[in-house]
Amino acid sequence: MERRTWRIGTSMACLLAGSLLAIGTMPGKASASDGYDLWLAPAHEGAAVPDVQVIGDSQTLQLAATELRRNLTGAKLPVVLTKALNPALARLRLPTAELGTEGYLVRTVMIAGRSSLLITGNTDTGVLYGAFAAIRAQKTGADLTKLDLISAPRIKLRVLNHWDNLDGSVERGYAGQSLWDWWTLPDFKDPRYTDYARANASLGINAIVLNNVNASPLSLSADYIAKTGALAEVFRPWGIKVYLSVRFSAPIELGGLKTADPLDPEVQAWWKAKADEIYRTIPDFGGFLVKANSEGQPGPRDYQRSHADGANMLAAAVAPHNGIVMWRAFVYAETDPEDRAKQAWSEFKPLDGKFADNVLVQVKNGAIDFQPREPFHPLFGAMPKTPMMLELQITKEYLGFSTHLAYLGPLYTEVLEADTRAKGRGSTVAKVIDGSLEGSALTGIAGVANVGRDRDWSGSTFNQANWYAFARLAWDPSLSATDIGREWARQTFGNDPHVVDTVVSMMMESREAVVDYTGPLGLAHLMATGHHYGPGPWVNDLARPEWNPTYYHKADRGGIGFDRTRTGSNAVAQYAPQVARKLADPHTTPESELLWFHHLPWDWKMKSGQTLWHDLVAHYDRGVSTVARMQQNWDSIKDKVDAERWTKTASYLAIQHREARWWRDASLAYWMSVNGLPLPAGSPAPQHDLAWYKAQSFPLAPGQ
Ligand code: GCV
Repeated sequence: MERRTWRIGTSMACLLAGSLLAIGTMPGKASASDGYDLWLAPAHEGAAVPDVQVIGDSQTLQLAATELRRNLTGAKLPVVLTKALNPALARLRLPTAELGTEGYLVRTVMIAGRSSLLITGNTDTGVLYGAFAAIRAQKTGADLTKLDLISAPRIKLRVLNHWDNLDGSVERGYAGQSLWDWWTLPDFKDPRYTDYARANASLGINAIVLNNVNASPLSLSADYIAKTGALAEVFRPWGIKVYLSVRFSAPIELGGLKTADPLDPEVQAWWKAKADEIYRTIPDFGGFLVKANSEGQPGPRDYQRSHADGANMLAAAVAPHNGIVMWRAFVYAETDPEDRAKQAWSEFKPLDGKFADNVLVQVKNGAIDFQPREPFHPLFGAMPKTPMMLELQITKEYLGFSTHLAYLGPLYTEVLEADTRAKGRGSTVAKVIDGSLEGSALTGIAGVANVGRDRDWSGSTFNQANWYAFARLAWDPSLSATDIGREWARQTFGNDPHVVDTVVSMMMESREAVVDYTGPLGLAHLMATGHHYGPGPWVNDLARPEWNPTYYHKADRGGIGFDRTRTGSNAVAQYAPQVARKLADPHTTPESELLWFHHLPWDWKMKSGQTLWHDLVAHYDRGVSTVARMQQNWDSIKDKVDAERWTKTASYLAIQHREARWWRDASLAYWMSVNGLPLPAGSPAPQHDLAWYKAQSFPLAPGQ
């Protein structure tokens, strides 16, 4: 086997001052790390570099080879990278049909009389994904000589949505400024763009929407198209296409037209010309993402046209270039007195079958807005003739920003596994979005990115796990949150079983802890105004009714919860009959969603035998104590984790513990002011009175 010293590439060279020079030597302790390397920390310098042979000459194959040389250690056999159509592989009768356009096969075979690790796929990108899969397998403990991996993504479009603004700020971003330095683009391509593309490619992300859905029309100007083109060039060899969010009224603001009416021929011509202009610079441009008639954004409803009219106009503009439109169903209007949770279904369900073939309707996991727990969105399964994308939030707008440890794998799998019953049992959300339920050819999943210019990309080590989990589930929505967590922990902290077990146990209880201390039993949207930081269940003075937490919990002396049954808004009727029946009855509604669907008296008897009030308090208490346990667990591996990441995480857990108590105390102080009930014995009184909690103000909270 050839032995070489690993040489760092240009893009990594600039990082030397950070992670790579800081490789630790302490036995049994994970190498010092500032988190820049994510789950891709390179093999230690001096480790044997594998003999990697590339058959083919694409840049993508070369990148795959570089990754293997950089990351594989102790490979006892040569590695061969080639596309599956290579005639030399014909006699191996590989199941290439299973691989589709992005899948890979990694297997030990005889090539030219030598036992070799073959990494192949039908496309260069498939081979690249195979290389990363081999690295992942080795880093998580597999023996390279025994590898036999075949995998193809179940979802075609695996998208990150950046809510990045052109001024460098990031809406709901808690990891620093935007990665994109629009000012120096297109001339300067920050090496970090390459590192970002590489991290995404390592997990199979193949689409990036660069800008905020609250879009500026400027992103469609000639200058910004050139800037977008420069990013597309960086991403292309990594198998990633760029997309843009567009502002529906851009023909007016940018084009000087008098209207943005989608049925106006001049407007249609404007969009067509704009699409042609983009494709001249970026021939593989992916298409558009649109937020229309939602939270003040313009849209087709401004002209009494439907969402389908709007989406189809844009779809027609990009169709000649094989582009697509992702049209969001996150709509609700201040003029509409209907329960906010019902509005998207009411607006979109009648449009089923009316969208052009290259349109996907993008639906958030729940009907309100990325709350720590929401029942699955009733639109899933309700539009069989429309390709439907799932939109998840990776950034933690409602789950403690960057500081709270909340592993979102369980949130994502909860929605993917939810059974819509649209076509009988097993009609899961995963099957709706991977196209298998209705046979849709166009499939997609999007995650609102949690990256920024922070050195560790996501604001904390554990936030990286959410990016990781989203991408792994986008590739295969049937993976388990625990397995993904374990895989991530091994690549991030090493294979010490005690460390891995401890980290995974912290991760797996973390999201439920946030639910417990912010909104247990189906309560939601109880946060303070604007920045969404901290509790504000008392807020009831905002201009739009559905912006007020009191709208969602409806607590009064008699009880708490939103009646979404026939006696209330009847939102339950938007689900398939079997689901609706279950949710219509508080006795059969899962208790985790109880107050989302029912307004119940404080003394309602829970399955535990306790009253609703006592159970509610127990959840708040459990949330706080779970965070305390997470702190103890983290303390127990102090000598096994590098000081830099250990210290930052410990500080963040301390913040989380303090804020969990704050959420609990403020919420309980408020509920008690409403119901007049005492706390159960043993449950500590809030540290302050309600007035104190109400007086807290955070004008500089990040992410707005
Ligand atoms: C991009 C929520 C967030 C907004 C976000 C919106 C959306 O309302 O608070 O910041 O806007 O969702 O998804 O469009």
